[in-house]
Amino acid sequence: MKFHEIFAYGVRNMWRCSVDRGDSESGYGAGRIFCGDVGQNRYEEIDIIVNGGNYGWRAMEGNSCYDSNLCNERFIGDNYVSPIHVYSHSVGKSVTGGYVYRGCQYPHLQGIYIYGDFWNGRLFKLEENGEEWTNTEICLGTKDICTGNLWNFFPKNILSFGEDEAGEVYMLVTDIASSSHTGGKIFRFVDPNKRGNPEECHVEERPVPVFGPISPFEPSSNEKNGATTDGQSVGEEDVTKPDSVLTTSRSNNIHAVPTLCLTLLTASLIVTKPLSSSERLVMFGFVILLQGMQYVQRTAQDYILH
Ligand SMILES: [Ca+2]
Repeated sequence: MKFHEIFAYGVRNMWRCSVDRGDSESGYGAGRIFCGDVGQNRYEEIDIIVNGGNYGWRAMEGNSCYDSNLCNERFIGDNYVSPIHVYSHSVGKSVTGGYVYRGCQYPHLQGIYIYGDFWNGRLFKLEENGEEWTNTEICLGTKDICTGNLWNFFPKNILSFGEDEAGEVYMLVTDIASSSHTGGKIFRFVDPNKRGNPEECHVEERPVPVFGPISPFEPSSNEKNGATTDGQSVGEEDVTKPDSVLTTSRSNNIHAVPTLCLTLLTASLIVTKPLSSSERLVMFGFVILLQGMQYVQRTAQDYILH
C-alpha cells in the first residue's frame, strides 16, 4: 500500500528523525529513516520508517497492546511495522532519536545507531546483525581516558543529535528541561580507541545551509606532552591526512571494546543574541542544530586524543 500524501502513520510523538547516509563503500543503509517515538505510559521505541508503514499507535505501544479494542487485524493490518527496538520506562522515559554513524574518524562506530533518553541522559547504541538489532548502553570512558578536552559526563537532558558534513555525530544537551532556557552544550562523540587508516575511509561531504557568518576551516597542530593537539574538527583534511600515530600501539586497540568520550564544542556560538520565544522553540529543533553544527565545526578548537 502506498500513500502519496501520508508517508507513514501510526506514530505517536516522534522526537528526532534522521536519514542514514549509508555505508560509504557499499551504500548499504542509505536513505533509511530512523526515528525515536516517545511512548505513552510504558515503552519508548526506535523505528525505521517506510512508506505506507503503520507504526501501531494507538493500538500498540512498543510491542505491547495499548488499546485492546484496536489490537486486531482490522486496525493493524499487514502493513504494521514493528519497532527495531523498544525499552521500558524502567530504563528511560522519553527517547531522543539519533543517527547512524557514517563518519571516518572512528571506525568502531561505523554503522552504529546512536541515540539516548531525554529524561535521564542514558546513551545507547543499536548494532545491526542481519534482521536483528542489538541494543547496548554506551559506556563513557573514565577520567583517565577522557582527558584534556574530552569529557565523560554531560548535562543529562538530551535534546537532540546532529551530524556534520563529514558524518561525525553530535549531541545537544541541557541541564534545565525548559523551552525558555537558552543554555545548552553541544558535544561531539569521540572514540578514544580510534582508528583505522583514514586513507581507507572516504566520506562524501554533504554541505548544509548555514545562515550567518562562517569562519574558514584552518587546521593547526602542536605537540604537547607526547600527545597531538589538533586545533581542528572533522573537516575533510582531518579525514584524509596521513597520521603517523596510526602505527603506534594505541592504534592496535581498534578491536577493543569501544569506550566513548565526548568533546565539548562551544555551544554559545550558536546563540549570538537574545532569542525571541519563537526562536527558542526552534532552538530545540534539530534543523537549527545542524546549522549550528557546521558553524561550530568550523570554529571550535578540539582536542583529538591519540
Ligand atoms: Ca509503534
